[in-house]
Amino acid sequence: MKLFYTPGTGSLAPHIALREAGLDFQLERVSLRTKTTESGEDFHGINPHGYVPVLQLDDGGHLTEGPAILQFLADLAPSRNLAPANGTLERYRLQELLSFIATELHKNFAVLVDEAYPEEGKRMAHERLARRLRSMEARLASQPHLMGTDFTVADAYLFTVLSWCAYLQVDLSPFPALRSFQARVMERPQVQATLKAEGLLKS
Ligand SMILES: N[C@@H](CCC(=O)N[C@@H](CS)C(=O)NCC(=O)O)C(=O)O
Repeated sequence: MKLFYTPGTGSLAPHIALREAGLDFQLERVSLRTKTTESGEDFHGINPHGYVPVLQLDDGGHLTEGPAILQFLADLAPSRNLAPANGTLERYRLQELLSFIATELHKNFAVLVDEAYPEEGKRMAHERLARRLRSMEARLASQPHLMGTDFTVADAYLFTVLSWCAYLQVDLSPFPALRSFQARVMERPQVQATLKAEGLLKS
């Protein structure tokens, strides 16, 4: 398997999942500016949408969309408990969380980095994020991870989008549980390894 990634972006979540799952994988960096991979391939040939993450499978096929990739990886290593078993209500709870993070959090952060958006649109995205983060805060005030005791791929994804707050002036001071969640996840050895591999943390 190979993960096409760009440091610090949404591909951080599947990169964490690959390491937490203990899977063998390769990495190939993508320039989102030039839409080329580090081996010189046209990234549009790999994902016509031009965005990361993309997981190249062992048969050469490509899987796109973060929530699908995260669940695929979790299911390859069931003993790591990165996702509840398929077909259970708990699995749908996980999907509920992944959809929420993708559409209600990730896509509002995307507005903040998009230079084409007018200031008013960015102000509204800030407000929406502050409202949406409240439900994550409430959940994490009473349990260490989004699904309860186990660290799952939803935590990898939430950790990833929260890491953008510092750069995008999203104020986490009203959210103490989110800040301790960030610190807790940051301490995980596989998260440290991921951040180092992406050059986001000094060795
Ligand atoms: N729907 C996609 C969105 C992925 C996404 O927004 N990726 C961003 C990085 S966080 C990207 O590559 N943006 C570059 C672009 O859209 O040109 C998913 O859930 O995986």
